[in-house]
Amino acid sequence: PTPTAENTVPWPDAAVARYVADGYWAGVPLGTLLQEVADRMPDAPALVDPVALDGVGVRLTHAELAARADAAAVRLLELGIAAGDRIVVQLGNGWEFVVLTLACLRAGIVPVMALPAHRRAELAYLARHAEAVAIAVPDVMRDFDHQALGHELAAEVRAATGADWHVLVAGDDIAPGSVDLRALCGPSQDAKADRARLDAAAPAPRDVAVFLLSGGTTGLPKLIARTHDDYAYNARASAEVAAVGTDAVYLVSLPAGHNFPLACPGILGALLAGGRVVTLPSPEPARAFATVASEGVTHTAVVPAVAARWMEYAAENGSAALASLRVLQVGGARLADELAYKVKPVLTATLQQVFGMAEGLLNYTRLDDPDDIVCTTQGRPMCPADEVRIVDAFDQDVPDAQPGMLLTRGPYTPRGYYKAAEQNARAFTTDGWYRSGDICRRTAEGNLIVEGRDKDMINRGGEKISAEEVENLVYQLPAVSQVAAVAMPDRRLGERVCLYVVPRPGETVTLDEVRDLMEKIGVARFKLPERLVVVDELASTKVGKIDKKALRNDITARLATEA
Ligand code: J2J
Repeated sequence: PTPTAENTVPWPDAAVARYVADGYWAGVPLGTLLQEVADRMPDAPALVDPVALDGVGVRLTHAELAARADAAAVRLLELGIAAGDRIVVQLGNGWEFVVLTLACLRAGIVPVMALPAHRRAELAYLARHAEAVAIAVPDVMRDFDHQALGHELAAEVRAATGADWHVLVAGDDIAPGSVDLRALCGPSQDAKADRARLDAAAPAPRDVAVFLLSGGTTGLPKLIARTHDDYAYNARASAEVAAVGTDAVYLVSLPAGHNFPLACPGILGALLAGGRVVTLPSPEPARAFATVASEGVTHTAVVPAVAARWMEYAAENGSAALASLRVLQVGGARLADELAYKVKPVLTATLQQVFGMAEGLLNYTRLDDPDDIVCTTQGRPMCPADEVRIVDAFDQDVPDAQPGMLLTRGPYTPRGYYKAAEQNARAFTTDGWYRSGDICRRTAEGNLIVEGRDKDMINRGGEKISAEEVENLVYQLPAVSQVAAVAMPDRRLGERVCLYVVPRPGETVTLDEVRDLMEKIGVARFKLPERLVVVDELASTKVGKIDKKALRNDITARLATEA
């Protein structure tokens, strides 16, 4: 396999020197940092999965979790998976996700953070692009047979490359040829020996720790290589701004492979702070509220659509269950100001808005900010070394308080995507600024307000959908002459995918046909269009591109007349 380093864009030496000198990069790999926490507070609770093992639950202390991570790391190495190799991780939220992720970090194996919603198309692409040697999946989740798909992919890779390929399965139903992930993540036989072996071969702090998926504006998702140094800073500094310390109980109910619940501060930040992580498979309010109450959850992260559901639930059932909840982080999509003002009165927790991106830069409102800042802005950069510019179409800085496109660089914002020279030329400036595609305004106090975006992406309740990816799939229908995927406003989710289609002469195209095709190809359900408008032609801009703004206005107007 190709060494990951050759395909990543390094920070320039001068920036590295600064990040090291200023203490942002600690020079210690994530797995070692987590071991140190376990040494300091071995008996403190670290991980609670209350629904595992048919509701019996799994509870591990920091020492137990660290020992399991080491044992799993050694077992991965014994399978023939080596430091630097990649594993596509597609697990539901549960203890196995946490143990496997920590095992990878200890061994220098790089997890590729897929989502449970991904299907054949995404998983095959990720496996290929990352040149993975294994996939970790549940047996069956929400009626989908992940194990069977894992074996199909494995067979394809073996046929194409002759390589050994592993299907690691978390579940009760382990098929022949699968590796039992629960056994792999089981207690250690010889914790001391495991630890000595891993300590002796710890990854370098500048090595890639995890691959995150980009929010998606291109035909295929891009991989973001986060290093031990940068991701450890990301998690630890986030824990600080969210006041996650040893007494924190962090609930993860968003898909754990997302940057937000993984490291902002998320699972990694809570563990590094010596706190406790509680996993739930979904943010469904009845179970989430009950879990907050039974586990004494102090912190959690949700997207605006979930915050709204929780508020509706609290309006009917009261918020007594949330008594222990101190901080509710909301991010991933724009939280409407009106909703933001209701968080504290309805859910009793302090709101922290988070405007982040898997590419790096994190903005947080601070816990002691006045209500008006917390409820009307998306916060400010986490790190003093974060550089932010708001620019016009010519990359010239706009005056403060004017909207413009956000560019950023910093100690936890990599300078390019993995193995993507062509996209990097567009997504990064020549001097290394990441073009977020977000249109923001900076207030006098330095807080950012997200006003819109200049990227061809649909944000469906926090799940990002590339318009181009959807369009490429729809073009596989022979009856389609032209297609455009655009965001259609939605009260619950913020946006959904709407298709504008010009059929070939004499042909018809229906929403059902498009959805059936996409399901047959196998893509995440959240990407399926939810409305289709047939038109004779698509308006184009002066430079001859499809005028998506006009289409967004059109669908907005149509919805308004229907309402
Ligand atoms: C408006 N748009 C937002 C917000 C993200 C923490 C929180 C979120 C993400 C995330 C993340 C927004 N208001 N509060 O990684 O660590 C949109 C922007 C941004 C894109 C990034 C984290 N918070 N967004 O959402 O990589 O358009 O990361 O550029 O999935 O989500 O998407 P993603």
